[in-house]
Amino acid sequence: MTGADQPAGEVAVLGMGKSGTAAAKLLLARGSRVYASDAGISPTVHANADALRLLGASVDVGSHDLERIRRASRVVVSPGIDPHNPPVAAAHQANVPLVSEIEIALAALTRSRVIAVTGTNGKTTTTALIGHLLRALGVDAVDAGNIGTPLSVIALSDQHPEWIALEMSSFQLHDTPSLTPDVGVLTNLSPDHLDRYSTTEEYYADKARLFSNASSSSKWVLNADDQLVNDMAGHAAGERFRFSTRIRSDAWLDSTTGTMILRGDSLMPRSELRLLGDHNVANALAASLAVSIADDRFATTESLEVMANALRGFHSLAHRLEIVGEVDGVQWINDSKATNVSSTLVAVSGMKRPTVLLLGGRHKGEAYTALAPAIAKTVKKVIAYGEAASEVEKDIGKLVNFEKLGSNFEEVMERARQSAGPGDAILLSPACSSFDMFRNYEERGAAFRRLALQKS
Ligand code: UMA
Repeated sequence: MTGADQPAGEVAVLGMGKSGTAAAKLLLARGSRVYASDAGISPTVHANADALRLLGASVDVGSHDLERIRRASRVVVSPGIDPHNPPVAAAHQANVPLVSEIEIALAALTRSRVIAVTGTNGKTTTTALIGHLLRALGVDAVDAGNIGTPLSVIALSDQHPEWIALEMSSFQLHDTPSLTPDVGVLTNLSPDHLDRYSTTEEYYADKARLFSNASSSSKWVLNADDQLVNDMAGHAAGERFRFSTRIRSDAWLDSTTGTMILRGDSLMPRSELRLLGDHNVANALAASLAVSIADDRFATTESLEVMANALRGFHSLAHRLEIVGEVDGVQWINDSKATNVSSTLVAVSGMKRPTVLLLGGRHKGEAYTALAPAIAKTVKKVIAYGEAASEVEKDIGKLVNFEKLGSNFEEVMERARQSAGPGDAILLSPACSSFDMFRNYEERGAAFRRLALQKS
C-alpha cells in the first residue's frame, strides 16, 4: 500500500452492517487505525462490533461520536446511510474525505478485472448471470457489491479473482470516484429511491457516475430500448455495445424466430431460458454481451456454446419473479425484490394468468397510477397493505377490484388465498420497500414462501 492509500490518522467507518464491517476489517488488515460506529443496537450490530473490537478497532454501538468523525482522516460510509444523517453531515462540514466501502476495496484489488453493472432494475440478475457465465467459461470469477457480498470481503480473500461481476447501486456509485470498470453495463433507468433523493434527476446523476472515468479503452453495454440509458451514456469515451428485445442490435431477441442473437450468431431459443418475462431476456442478453466483449477468449464459437448451456441452466434468483409453488391450482410468485413501481410494472405486464396482486409496504414517493393499464389486463384483484395502503388506494383503488388491509402479513396472505381460484396466480410484487413490516425484502419474501406453502 502506498502512503497516499494509507492515511496517517484514524479512519471512521459509518455503519456496521455488511459493508461497514467488511471495510473496517480490510482497513485493519492493511494497517489503518479504525473507529467504527453504528446508530443501531441490533444483535447483528453488536456481533459485528465485538468482532471488530477483537481485531483492534475502536467501536461505538447505538451512537456516532460526531467529534471523532470530524477529526478522522477519512470516512467510509455504508450505502444505506442517508447523506443528510448527522455522521455524514459532520464529515462534510469538517471537510473529511468520504468514500464508499467499494472505493476502499478497489484500491486493494489492483489485479482483478471488473464488469460493473448498474441500472434501476435487473442489475442483480444481470450481475449474477455475468458471474455464472464467466465461471462456466472456466474463469476465476466472483459476484460482489450490492448483490450481497461486499467487495471488501473479496479484497480480504487470500487470492484475488481474475474477474469480478460488480453490482453497483446509486448509493455506492455516489462515493466511489475511482471506479473504472473494464466493462460497464447500464440495464435501464426509471424513478426510484425518492425517499432518499429529492428529485429523479439527483438519482440519475448518481447512476451517471458509472461513466465518470470513461476512456478510449472503456466498453459500455447499453439498453438500446431505453432512451434515457443512451442519453446518459452521452458522449462518454469508449466503445458502445447495445442489447435489445425489440430491434437488431449487438445482442437482441429476434422475435420472428424466437431466437436470442449474440453478435450476429444464434445464441439459443428464448424458450430455453428458464426465466419469466422479457425483462429477463434483456438481462440475459446484457450479461452474455458484457462477457463476450470483456475478453477475446470469451468471443469464440466454443465460448458461445458454453454460454448458451450456462444460460439454460440458470434459474431465477430468490425473490425475483420466483415461482415458489403451485397449491390447489394456484401459482404463488415471490417478487419481493420489486421495491419500485417500474419493477412491479414489468412483473404485472408479464403475467399470463388471472392474478391477485399484493401491493404495499413502505411508500417510497412514487405514484402507483402507472400500474393501472397493466393491472387492467390480467389482475383480478389488488390487495393493498402496510403503510402505503392508503396511497395505493388513492391512486388505483377505484380502477380495479380492490381491498385494503393493515400490516398483518398473515392476514394479507389469507385474503389472497381466499381471493384466488384454480388457474390463478398470486403475485407479491409490492412496489414498496419492506421496512414497515420486515427487516428487508428477503425476510418479506421468505414469509411469503412460508405462508404460501403452508397447508390451509
Ligand atoms: N446506520 C447508522 N447510522 C445511520 C443510519 C444507519 O449507523 O444514520 C447503520 C444501521 O444501523 C445499519 C447500517 O448502518 O447497521 C446499515 O448499513 P447498510 O444499510 O448500508 O447495510 P449493509 O448491510 O452494509 O448492506 C449494504 C447494502 N444495503 C443498502 O444499500 C441499503 C446491500 O444492498 C448490499 O448487499 C451490501 O451493502 C453489500 O454490498 C441491499 C439493498 O437493499 C441488498 N440495496 C439497495 C437496493 O438494491 O435497492 C440499494
